[in-house]
Amino acid sequence: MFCYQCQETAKNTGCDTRGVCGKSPEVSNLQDLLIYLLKGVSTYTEMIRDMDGEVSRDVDVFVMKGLFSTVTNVNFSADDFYDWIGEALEIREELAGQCQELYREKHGEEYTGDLPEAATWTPDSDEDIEEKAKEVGVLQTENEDVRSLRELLIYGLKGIAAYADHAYILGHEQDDIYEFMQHGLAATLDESLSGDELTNLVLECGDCAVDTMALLDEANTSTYGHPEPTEVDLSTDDRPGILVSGHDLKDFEELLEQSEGEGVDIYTHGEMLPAQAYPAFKKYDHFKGNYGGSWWKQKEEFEKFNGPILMTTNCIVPPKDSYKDRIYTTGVAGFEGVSHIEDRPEGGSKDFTPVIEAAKKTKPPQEIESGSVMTGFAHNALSERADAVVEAIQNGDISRFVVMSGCDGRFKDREYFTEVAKELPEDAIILTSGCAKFRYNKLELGDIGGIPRVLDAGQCNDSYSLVVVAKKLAEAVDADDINDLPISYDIAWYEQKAVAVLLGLLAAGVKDIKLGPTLPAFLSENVTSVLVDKFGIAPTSGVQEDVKELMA
Ligand code: FSO
Ligand code: SF4
Repeated sequence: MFCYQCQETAKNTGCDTRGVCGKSPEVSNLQDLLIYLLKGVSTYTEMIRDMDGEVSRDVDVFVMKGLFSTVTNVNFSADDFYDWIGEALEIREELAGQCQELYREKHGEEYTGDLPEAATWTPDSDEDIEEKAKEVGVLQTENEDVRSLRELLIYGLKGIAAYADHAYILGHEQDDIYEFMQHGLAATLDESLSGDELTNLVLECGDCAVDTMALLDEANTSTYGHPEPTEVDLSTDDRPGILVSGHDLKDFEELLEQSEGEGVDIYTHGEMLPAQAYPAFKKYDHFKGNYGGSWWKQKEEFEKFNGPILMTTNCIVPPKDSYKDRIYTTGVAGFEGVSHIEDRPEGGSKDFTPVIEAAKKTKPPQEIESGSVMTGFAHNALSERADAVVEAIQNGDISRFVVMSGCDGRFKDREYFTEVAKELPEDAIILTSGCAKFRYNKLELGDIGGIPRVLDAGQCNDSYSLVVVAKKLAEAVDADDINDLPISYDIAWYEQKAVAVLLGLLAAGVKDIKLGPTLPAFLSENVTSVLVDKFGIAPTSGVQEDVKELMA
């Protein structure tokens, strides 16, 4: 195995014996093979579209879910990957047939041109799959810079796929997003592409990420209403509870509906915290507060929660035996030996009965915190306060906004973000989204004229809100360029959704982003130089000097 897609990769170089995340070599290789086959599938969908043929929506969805399944901490089950690999082979064969047919119609003969191996390799057995899976990983691309650009593109696409999947589940889709995912995948097999062409694709990936986050924002807000600033309770009640983690709001809604009147309470964990701010969920009395911190603390917290835990997406940490039987995965998430809630039938709902019934037999959660946190400051809530914000900027009460969105992670060097939050002057406001907020959202940082100093826009995908806010602010203060605004960026990254968000910020024209706690291992020296020269990206460094620069 070789995997360097996340920030916690071994020695900031690559995991090559077992993932720091717990991913086994077998699963890592199978994920590589699935991505390889998705590239093969995409080769055909590109050819079909070039010949004005139609690609079925099932194929679009399969490619999207396949990409999503390989995001860090989503799925650790070899069986699931064998299934998806089998499906990918079948889909690829159908597409190959469709391609030949279209070609014959157009040219009156069979297509006999070259095809990449990913479009033709076919296994005879599971052993063939196992062997091939060892060959087709990241290191197959020898040139370090080409590899770096290809992987940067693939990781951006994985993030896009995750967001597009949430939007799809809520019935919101966009053809060009599906097409770009496949275009990008197929492009990584194209040996003729120059470095500049690949770089341009990476930037296009950023545009696509912004479009996808906008689509998801529309999907979420049109279904559940605009998030409202909400004070979220951190304490627990005395009834059994179900803890929901991950990002999928549809799962959350269905579980709330199905558990109403059942004598159990629902709590949010990690990236599900922002669900607390949606008007549609507030009507449920058994919807309680948030339990615990960000994803990496789950071993301790799930143990103490006592009740079932539903993982709707990432971030799963390999569970301890003591609570493994209380974990449920759903959607593309999976873990060997953990119960899985099956997909909803067409037009129907998922059936969360096993989770609800299991909850009834458990003890109430052990309280681990008290007090509250604020969330729900997405773009609509901020727009409603635009006048007050602009006034506070103009009269000098607010000197600067510091965007500290992104991820949290388990390593100690992320205390940097807590320290920065503490060190920022009292007239600075932190804009956040994603699980990075857990490094400072429980600090007493006060407010500026009633505006809290930590404004949480929501999940990582709600980073889109921050782009909207920057654009609106530019209009309000008549700035030509968003880089002329009093906004600085100190971004924490961990997995591939954060890569998509980062590329999205670059596409939106944001310069001088600080990125930490380390720069991605998959950026080669030359690719890093391009990002530094073109966008002024810099690694985070000392707290004091960074605060100085962020406030300059
Ligand atoms: Fe990831 Fe971060 Fe949002 Fe977390 S960006 S790691 S728990 O915020 O999930 O997808
Ligand atoms: Fe390592 Fe991260 Fe890949 Fe897991 S996802 S194997 S921790 S690089």
